[in-house]
Amino acid sequence: MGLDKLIGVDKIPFFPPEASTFAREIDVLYLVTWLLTILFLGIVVAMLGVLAFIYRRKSKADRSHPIHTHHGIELAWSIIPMLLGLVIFVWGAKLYADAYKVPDNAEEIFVVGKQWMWHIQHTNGIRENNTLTVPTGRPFKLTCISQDVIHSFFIPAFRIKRDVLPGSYTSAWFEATLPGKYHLFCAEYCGTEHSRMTGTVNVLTPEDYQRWLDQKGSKEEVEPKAVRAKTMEEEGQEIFETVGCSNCHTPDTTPRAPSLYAIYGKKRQMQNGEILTADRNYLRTNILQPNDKVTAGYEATMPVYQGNLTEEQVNSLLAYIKSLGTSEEPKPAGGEVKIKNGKVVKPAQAPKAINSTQGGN
Ligand SMILES: [Cu+2]
Repeated sequence: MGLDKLIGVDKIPFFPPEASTFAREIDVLYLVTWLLTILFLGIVVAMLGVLAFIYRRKSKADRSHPIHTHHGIELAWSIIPMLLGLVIFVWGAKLYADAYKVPDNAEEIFVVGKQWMWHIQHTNGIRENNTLTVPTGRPFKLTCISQDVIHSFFIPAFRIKRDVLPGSYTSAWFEATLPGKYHLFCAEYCGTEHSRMTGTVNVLTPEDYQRWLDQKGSKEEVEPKAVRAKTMEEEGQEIFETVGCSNCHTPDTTPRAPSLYAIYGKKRQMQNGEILTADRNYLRTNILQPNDKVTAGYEATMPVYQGNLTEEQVNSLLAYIKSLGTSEEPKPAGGEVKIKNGKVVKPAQAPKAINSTQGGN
């Protein structure tokens, strides 16, 4: 039951539906803040009215002993609101931390904002436009980036809103609780058609979601049809080979350029001595603008890919690069890379790491 029903205003769309795990808690905090505001406004207005009436001009009220200082009252009106303010602060900070700390088991979904639409990439290859389909009962992480200007990904029913920036990844997470169709908005003015940059979040039961994934859905709520091409990792591998990454960035081409096998999450030293972590933002920047930060020991010879790869392609490429190993698991999927007499020994088999539909990056 929504809070609106609880306080008897369910006929007025006072709150959006509560369709995610933290929606209720955020509503309760909002309601408490709102009630406290009304309470203090009421106290101030009532005191104002009563005192204005008692001490109105020509009243016979006793004015012989005006109070200049009353420590009790002054301490009360300082300490009580301060404590209430601190409670709201701690409570709000906890909810904020919960809403932005992505759980480790969250599955990843990629969001690309562009003037004026939302493009969604699922790791298994399904793509959606202005629609996000998810099941109930599972946490999802949204990794967002914009192709042009600042947008903001806003799902009121989930109580999540996250700025989507050009040139840098942001993330948010949610776990849907209530099947249904909900609004998806852009909450940052992003140009002429901003108000039409809207969409639908389809929350399905786990069974309907599986049917949707398998493309067997004939039920109305399983529409719209998803488009499944390759998984993101498969698409990424194709890009890795076709745009030329594989010419220089495999374990047997390290004299030319650093290997991208098992690079994800590793610390890297740059020419200027700076140590950077090879996370999503680092890898994306170094694919698109490789000559800004060059790895120590290498020359700035890589071509610039800015303008040649879309954000969706970069997402897939990063999914593939991530599948080649992480810092916790430094072995490339196809075999161990060994260094013998200063030279990298090629793995026994051609490294290939496409064995799952989930995982992403
Ligand atoms: Cu927008």
